[in-house]
Amino acid sequence: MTTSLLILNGPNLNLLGTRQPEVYGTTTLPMIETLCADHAKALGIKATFMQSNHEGALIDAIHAAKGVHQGVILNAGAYTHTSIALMDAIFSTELPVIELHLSNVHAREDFRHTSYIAKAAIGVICGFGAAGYPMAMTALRDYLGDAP
Ligand code: CA2
Repeated sequence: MTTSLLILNGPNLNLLGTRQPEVYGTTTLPMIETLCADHAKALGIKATFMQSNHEGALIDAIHAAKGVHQGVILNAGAYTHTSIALMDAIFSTELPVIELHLSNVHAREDFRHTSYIAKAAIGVICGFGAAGYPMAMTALRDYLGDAP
C-alpha cells in the first residue's frame, strides 16, 4: 500500500507570503503545496494538502484522516498554543502526527513556547521555513517504516 500523508495547515497560513516576510518568509501556501507534491513524488508517497481557518474543520480533518492516511503533518498556526480540542483529536485518532512551524516558535514570544499539539505529536520541526514541510514528510515516511 502506498503511504499517504495529510498535510494540514491552520489559521492565517493562507496569507503566507503577503505580510511579515521577516518572520514567515516570502513563500506562499500554494508554493508550499507544490513543494510538498514534488517531494511526495520523489518519495513515492501520496500527500493531501489542506488549510482551514476554523478549529472545528481542522478537528474534522484529523478525525477523517483515520483509515485514509497513515500520518499527519500539522501546522496548527496559533491553535498550537491554545487548542486542547486539537490535541484530543490527535490522541483520539492514534495517528502519528508531526507538529510543524515555519518560524522557530521557541525564539519568539513566551505564549508561543506552549504547545498542546506537541503533547500528542511524535515530534516537532520548527524554524526552517517552507523547507520544514519536505523535512517532516521524509521524517514521517521514515517513521512509518517505508524507507527504501
Ligand atoms: O511559524 C509557524 O508556522 C506558526 O505556526 C505560524 C502561526 C503562529 O501563530 C505560530 O505561533 C507559528 C501564524 C501564522 C500566521 O501567518 C501569517 C501569514 C501572513 C501574515 C501574517 C501571518
